[in-house]
Amino acid sequence: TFNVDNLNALSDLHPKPDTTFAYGTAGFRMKANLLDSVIFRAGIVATLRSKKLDGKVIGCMITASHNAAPDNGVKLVDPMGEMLEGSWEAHATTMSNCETNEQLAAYIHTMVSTLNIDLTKPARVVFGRDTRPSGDALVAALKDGFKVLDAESTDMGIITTPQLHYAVRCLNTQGTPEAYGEPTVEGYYKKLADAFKVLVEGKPRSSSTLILDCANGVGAPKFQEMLPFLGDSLAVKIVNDDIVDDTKLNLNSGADYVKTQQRGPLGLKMNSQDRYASFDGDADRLVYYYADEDGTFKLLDGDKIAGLAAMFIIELVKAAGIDNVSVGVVQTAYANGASTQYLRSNLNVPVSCVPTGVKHLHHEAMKYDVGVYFEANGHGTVVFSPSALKTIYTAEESSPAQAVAIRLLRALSEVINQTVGDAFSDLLLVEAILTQRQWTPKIWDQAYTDLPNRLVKVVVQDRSIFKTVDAERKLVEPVGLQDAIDAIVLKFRGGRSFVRPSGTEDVVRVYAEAATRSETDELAYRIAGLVF
Ligand code: NG1
Ligand code: ZN
Repeated sequence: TFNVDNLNALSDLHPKPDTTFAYGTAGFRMKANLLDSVIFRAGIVATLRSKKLDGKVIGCMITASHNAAPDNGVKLVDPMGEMLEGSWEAHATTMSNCETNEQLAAYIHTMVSTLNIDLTKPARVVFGRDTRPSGDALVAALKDGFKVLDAESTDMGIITTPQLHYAVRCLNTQGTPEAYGEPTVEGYYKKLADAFKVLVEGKPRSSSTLILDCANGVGAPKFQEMLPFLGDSLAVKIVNDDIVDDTKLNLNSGADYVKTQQRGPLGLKMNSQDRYASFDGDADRLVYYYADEDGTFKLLDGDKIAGLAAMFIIELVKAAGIDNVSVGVVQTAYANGASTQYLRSNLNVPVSCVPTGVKHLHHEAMKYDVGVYFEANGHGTVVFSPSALKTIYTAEESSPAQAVAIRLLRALSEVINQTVGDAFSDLLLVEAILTQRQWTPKIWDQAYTDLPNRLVKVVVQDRSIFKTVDAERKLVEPVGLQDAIDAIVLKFRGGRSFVRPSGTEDVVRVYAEAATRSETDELAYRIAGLVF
């Protein structure tokens, strides 16, 4: 089934530019005009992965998330909707860097023999893309990649990243006891909306308006498409929904802008009556925010969402009388220190810290019966173990209060996209909790007060010399730098700071926290000075 002439003919249509590629924490991501050969070859990797896994469906998502419009990228999705396994990221990297058709053919042969891939097995792939103008041409390259080893492919068109992850899991679990849902966007809307209606049933709706900034990305048409399924259970006003003028994507709006600038989208007039939320360009990140009475901007980021979700789930587990179900929260070093303190001391919930990248968070969260994980930037979800689901679905109530808690837990496990962080699903989760509690964002915000924090980028000659340990909280190389950092941090009240190389940009990131805004800025400035 592997015809080298066929490979050569197709590969000639997608020549490799003079660039070195790497499949990083966010897949391949760069300027779209460099991606043609990479995406063609990602199609081959997806095909091989499917054949290796006995024809299980593999997903390919063409997106560059919160990056600017001229960028694009591709991520592969494993059968249960999770990120591609680590060892295959390395294969994708190697394949993307083959210089000639001969090298490419040789590497395919190497993979087939070293990984024992049976080429006579079927390959099935499903793919989608965001609204970027480069998407169409890149889809064509991907399809050529599928032709190399005859993968059977399904095009889901323009969809959000989490919708693709959802579809992959549905397709691979259809007809099994783990069936996840209908493998269509309608199936996705119906599953989330039905669960949400159960979660808010009988509770008065908030009189304030939810204003939803879609970063002029795919979240806009897709959330609009979900609204009829939600009926009158949720009132939303969508803003930043221009996907026609492609220069507007993620521009001065969206979750990344709001989180990093610590302000609302440009041009959005905020009032203290309403609540606000922002998606990123592929709708897998979510942040909330509001304006205080005096007009101060208040951010409710991924840490705040994790705290809200953990609080609600812990109380439901207790109320349902299934205390044997363990709940844990997973964060990265970027989590605000006040959030970690709140989780540990107020909620008494175990908190683990892992390196940056949702793959690490997801993996760690699966160690708990119910694992809540969020990056501070708003990317996260909740995962339920099979045994937790079994307990939740077989629990028997001995009081009306217990019955309510069990019903809510079941609906929560349905409204949450357990495959990956999903802005739609996370928004419904937050709205459900606020409605259940009849809370305003301000009440939610009162759980704890964020420590002032600062994140700065430092451009260095060679970021690969920075080596970290302890979930990226300590540097072991360059030797001596950590001691110098520690000596400075000691001088600041409530000071915390760490330095790590970015996995997605050619910079080193410095994070600092301290008791006051000015001390935080000074700490960040002094640490950055050490790195530079
Ligand atoms: P890097 O560039 O490795 O810091 C960034 C984000 C991560 C994650 C990835 C993938 C920060 C500080 N880092 O990683 O949280 O989202 O991009 O998109 O926000
Ligand atoms: Zn994203």
